[in-house]
Amino acid sequence: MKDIQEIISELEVKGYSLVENLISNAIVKKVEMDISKRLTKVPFGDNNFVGTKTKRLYSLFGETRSVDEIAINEIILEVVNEYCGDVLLGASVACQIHPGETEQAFHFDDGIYPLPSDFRDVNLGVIWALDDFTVDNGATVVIPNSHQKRDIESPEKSYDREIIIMPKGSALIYSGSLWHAGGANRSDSTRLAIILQYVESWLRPQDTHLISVQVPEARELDSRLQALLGYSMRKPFLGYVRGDDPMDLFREDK
Ligand SMILES: O=C(O)CCC(=O)C(=O)O
Repeated sequence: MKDIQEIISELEVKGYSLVENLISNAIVKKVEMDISKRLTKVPFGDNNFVGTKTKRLYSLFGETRSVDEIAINEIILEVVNEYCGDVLLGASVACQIHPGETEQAFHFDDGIYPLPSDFRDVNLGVIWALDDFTVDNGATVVIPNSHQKRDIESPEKSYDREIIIMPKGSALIYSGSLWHAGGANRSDSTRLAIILQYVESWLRPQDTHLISVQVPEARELDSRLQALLGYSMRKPFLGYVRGDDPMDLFREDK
């Protein structure tokens, strides 16, 4: 097993580090069974970025307790704290790529924040393989050394790419500015991953209004105040709940 310094050094040099077999098959099986069952009730994505042959289960910690253990995996937390300092969980999503899915557009996770192009990484992502990732079943594709190059266009056209082949139970840890994409699934089975992002903890309002003014009370408020308290999204990706605009919470029951 790689040690923490080796992982950090790979993150700094090439933007990602693969840690194979980080969790046991028993944990993989438990999480895989739980998430796969939930995904049977989830529709496919409705645009090319999330994938029209891909299913996603968002806001995992509001859905299930099966992922808790991997979110606080000791090695991952040590790496994340060393690389980013104090963090919060950013996105938490299960991503099941089905046969026939095409390659996703290359992107980097820090792209959701309007940061200067040379700003340090503020996110560290972890893609946990719950199936073996193979060349043709939708394994994540990365552009090595493409981190902290936020302003390059279409890096996949000018840089080498690498398909991350890994056995289930492994974790791909990657910099928030690393260009990557979900792969094309040319196999006849699905590929399941849990993606957890850890974000520097200063990226939040000073006051946690969503706890001091919870949904039943917020429901009665002016919609402009609901939005200011955080029941709102900065489109396209910041602030969703279960993948949707939190304002839908109020629209549905009005
Ligand atoms: O599923 C993957 O391999 C990566 C997906 C991804 O990067 C995303 O949806 O933002």
